Amino acid sequence: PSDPSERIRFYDYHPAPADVRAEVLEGLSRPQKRLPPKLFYDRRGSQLFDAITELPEYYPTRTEIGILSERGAEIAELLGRHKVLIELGSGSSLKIQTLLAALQPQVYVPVDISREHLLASAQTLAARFTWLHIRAACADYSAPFTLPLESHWSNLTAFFPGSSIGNFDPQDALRFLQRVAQMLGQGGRLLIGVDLRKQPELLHAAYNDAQGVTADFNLNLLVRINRELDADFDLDAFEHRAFFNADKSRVEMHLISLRDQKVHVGGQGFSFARGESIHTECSYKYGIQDFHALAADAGFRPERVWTDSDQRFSVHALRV
Ligand code: AVI
Repeated sequence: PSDPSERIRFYDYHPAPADVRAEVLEGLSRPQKRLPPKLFYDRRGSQLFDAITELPEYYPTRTEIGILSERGAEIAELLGRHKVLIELGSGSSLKIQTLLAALQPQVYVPVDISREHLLASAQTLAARFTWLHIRAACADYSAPFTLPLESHWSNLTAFFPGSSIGNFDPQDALRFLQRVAQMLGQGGRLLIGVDLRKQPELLHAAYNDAQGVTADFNLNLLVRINRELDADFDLDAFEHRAFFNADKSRVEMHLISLRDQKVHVGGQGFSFARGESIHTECSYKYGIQDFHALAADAGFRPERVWTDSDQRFSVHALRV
């Protein structure tokens, strides 16, 4: 049908909303205080993240898009005329548009926790790609769920861009990849974007941009907690810090308390010493061999990898 909305089916798996209060109180009660990075992405946080992807220092997004558009034909040749393209955590429509144009699948299955984003992007894509059928799944892809697929569909391809895998701890990354392998089944493929390990100076710049957008993104966590949990974080009494931890091969983001202080959150008090930090994010950086080893542990066979000419970012094709 030419009517875009007739080519869209919506499947709601009712993902459990995050228990923000419980997660925040638990995280702030630890000896090394921490907050879950998924809390970054409220409305303002999502806008700030979009702004980050356009910063001159933040190379990952534009480098990945460059690889996908320059290598689109090669990627399509390797993947073949697959029927079904699944996207885990859809949202960045730019990347998927490049891939849909190159692969021309019959069915696109975006999976996202946000109903709003899912429906808006399904409408846009159905209008632009007049041959495309969309089965949009509202689900939390970090927890087990069943995709809205027909049992006779085979050779599934999933797409997981943006180096989102880098925000999982290695154990969680392994478990996640194992679940994706199981979900895809024999012969299935995963196309995954992974930020590469590189000189600390470049990483430092990417997470400490001159305009301070990343700092605002980090501090917005406290704005959100003040609003949602009736907390009294003084935004002038915390500062953004990000650095590359070479031992763990990850960029860490923290919020540093600038003085001794007590903060109230959801009816509980938390003391901060001057210089004490709240750890808010890890962003793991993988060498190609390291990532191949992780993928193999999860049950994938590394099939092909594409990088940019400066070796900043990698896009892997993995096969079950
Ligand atoms: C979403 N994720 C892959 C980003 C990253 O680079 O780890 C989030 C981000 N944090 C700071 N800047 C961007």
